[in-house]
Amino acid sequence: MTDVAARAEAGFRQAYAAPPAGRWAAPGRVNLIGEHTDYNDGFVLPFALPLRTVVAAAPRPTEDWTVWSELTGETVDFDADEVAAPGRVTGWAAYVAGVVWALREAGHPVPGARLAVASDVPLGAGLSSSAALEAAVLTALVDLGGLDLPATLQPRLAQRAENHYVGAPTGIMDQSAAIRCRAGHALFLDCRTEQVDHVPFDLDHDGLAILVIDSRAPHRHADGEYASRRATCEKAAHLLGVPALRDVPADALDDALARLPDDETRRRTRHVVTENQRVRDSVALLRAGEIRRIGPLLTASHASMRDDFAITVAEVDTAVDTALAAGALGARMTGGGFGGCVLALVEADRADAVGVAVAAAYAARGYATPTRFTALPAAGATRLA
Ligand code: GAF
Repeated sequence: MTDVAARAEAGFRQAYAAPPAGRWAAPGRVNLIGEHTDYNDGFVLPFALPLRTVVAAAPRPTEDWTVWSELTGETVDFDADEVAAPGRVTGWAAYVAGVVWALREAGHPVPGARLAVASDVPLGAGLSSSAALEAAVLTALVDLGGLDLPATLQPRLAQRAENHYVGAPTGIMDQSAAIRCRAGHALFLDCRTEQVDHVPFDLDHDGLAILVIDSRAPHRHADGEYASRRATCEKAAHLLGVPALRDVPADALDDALARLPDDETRRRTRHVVTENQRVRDSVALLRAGEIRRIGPLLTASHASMRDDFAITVAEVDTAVDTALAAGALGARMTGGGFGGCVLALVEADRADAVGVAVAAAYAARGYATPTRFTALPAAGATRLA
């Protein structure tokens, strides 16, 4: 298949019989560690994938927006009335309309535009295809309109689009990764202050690889389960008298757990508090150049998601267990859960063998054949030349 930027441009020319003014790209992401910590004001460590969503776009003189999607072959139109309040534009175009809505709501003079979208980020795999779309559209509109909106403020705006226009109660991680990641680095993000630290993550140099395996497990009730995990965490913070679970230090965990009323709330709390600590420990190891030593933290994160946060499914557990048995240094589910992808830290020359072992385990259990790729940390959203 041709390059994604060429496809977006060709789609634009076909849909609008004119060339675009430019092309803007934003990546999908994997989260190295720090799951369900973002909406608890905690810490995350994602990195951007080389897989990107590209928007080809051109301004127009009126407050109208038209967007074509390669995926559906559809063109959707909306005007200022339809983005005056959430809910009028639905389906995939809601991510685009949501960005226009959020920009306008924040007082930015958004230019009308024609847009064409193409993407290499797989949908529904937990690789943040929605944040990639939001970030690519946002970057394009900010650039086309010459809007005064620095990259540091863009993730919050894209998150508002997703939370309030699309209606998904996500945290700030995915939009931050899509916008603020740097090539060759993982993004250590404090989700309360939005301070970032770009932590060098030079896998090649150490002869290592991150193998990403798409479990292809159907997302079972993922939206409702995500919202219920979030609600339980907020309830736990309230019962503990802190603004968010981020405020429970790891060394005060036992005291905190003793004050919570039921096993489920205690388990959810334990995941978040220990996961925040694992993120910090991982960052310390990466800074010390000890990439291999994060392996056990990745695996511990998976156990915590499986046993305490209860967000894994049989397919992802099988992928993790098989990858570890085949020699991975560490492995975990990445993303919101209930399906999606697993990442494994492997010696680069073992990546294929680990992938083959997981595929064999899936075949033996009658699961859908998993897809896989290795990923090096790529850059965040940008205008393409
Ligand atoms: C999804 C959400 F969009 C993120 O905000 C984050 O909560 C993640 O699940 C879990 O870590 O990707």
